[in-house]
Amino acid sequence: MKPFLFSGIQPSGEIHIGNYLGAIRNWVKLLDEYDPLFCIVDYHALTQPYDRDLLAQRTFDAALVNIAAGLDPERCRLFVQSHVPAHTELAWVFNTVTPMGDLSRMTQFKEKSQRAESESYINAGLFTYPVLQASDILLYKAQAVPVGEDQIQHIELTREIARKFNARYGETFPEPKQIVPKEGARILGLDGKAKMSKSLNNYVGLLEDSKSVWKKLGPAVTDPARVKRTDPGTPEICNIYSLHKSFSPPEDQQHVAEGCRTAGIGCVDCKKILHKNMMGVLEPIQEKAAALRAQPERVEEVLDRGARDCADLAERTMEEVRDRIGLRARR
Ligand code: AQP
Repeated sequence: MKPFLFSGIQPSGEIHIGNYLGAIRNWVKLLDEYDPLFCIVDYHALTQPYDRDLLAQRTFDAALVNIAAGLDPERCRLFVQSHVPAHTELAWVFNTVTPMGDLSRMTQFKEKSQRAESESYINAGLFTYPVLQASDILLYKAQAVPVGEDQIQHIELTREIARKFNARYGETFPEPKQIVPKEGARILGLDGKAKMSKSLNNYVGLLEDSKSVWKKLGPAVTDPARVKRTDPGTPEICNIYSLHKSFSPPEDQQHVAEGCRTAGIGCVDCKKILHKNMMGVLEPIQEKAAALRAQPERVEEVLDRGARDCADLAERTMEEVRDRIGLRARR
């Protein structure tokens, strides 16, 4: 039997190239090495302001995009978090072993609460988000969690929660390792300021068409030293060059790096090459997404099967947990 691998994605907006490079592309590479479980984490998406009328559709779209981007449903299980209620059940138990101090050190909580529009947006769910995430992973005793760089701290806390539970109640959970890609683990937004995020509107969506992508790449931040076409630049500090490293073949990377350093090409030329290579990756995903959109029942079937299988797996762990923590069994 292969060990379980778990990872999740929030239906909090359009899936973007940061999610693809930092997570989904890596998930696809790991499909055969593990028994993979992928989850659309809709309860997590409630922790930030969201449009109630869009959530169900966004959950479906997230599943569709992930399948189109390479999550072959024959080689993994894909399901919606709220379809397996044991996720929130185990999270409650983990709340009781997780120190508040550990949660208050989480960078994501600090960043998201700093940019909250008002105090009332900083809810307890945002604070305990990593506890629910630990529950997502440990419910399946997953041993591997492929994530982008921003999630490393949460996986460290997941291991800490597993240790805390095991120390109090006896050896129950393994300590999962994170798998972070060498390239693309932290994609910066097109504003060049913060991590590319669904909620920051600094992203390129996986399903955006060529025209819309070009409209976004046009004003995207480059090396500030290149004010005029004739100013030489430093590719290593340019966000567009870092995207070339994820989308362009080595010869194009070399060409744009040299052209930048010598002012042989301008930023617009460099962006045109990136645009072509990016669309070369996005268009096949978009074609598969369009085909799936025409057969929504295929996506529904995948999600149903995933929820059924995962509910069974989850119940096995919950029976063990309830017994370990001393709950009275129902007659
Ligand atoms: N910019 C990024 N670069 C590399 N990896 C990233 N991931 C997210 N942004 C980047 C990785 O994508 C997976 C799914 O992320 P998520 O949707 O669950 O959570 P998130 O990090 O909160 O995503 P966003 O886009 O930033 O959403 P919002 O704006 O809603 O908070 C994770 O493995 C993550 O590491």
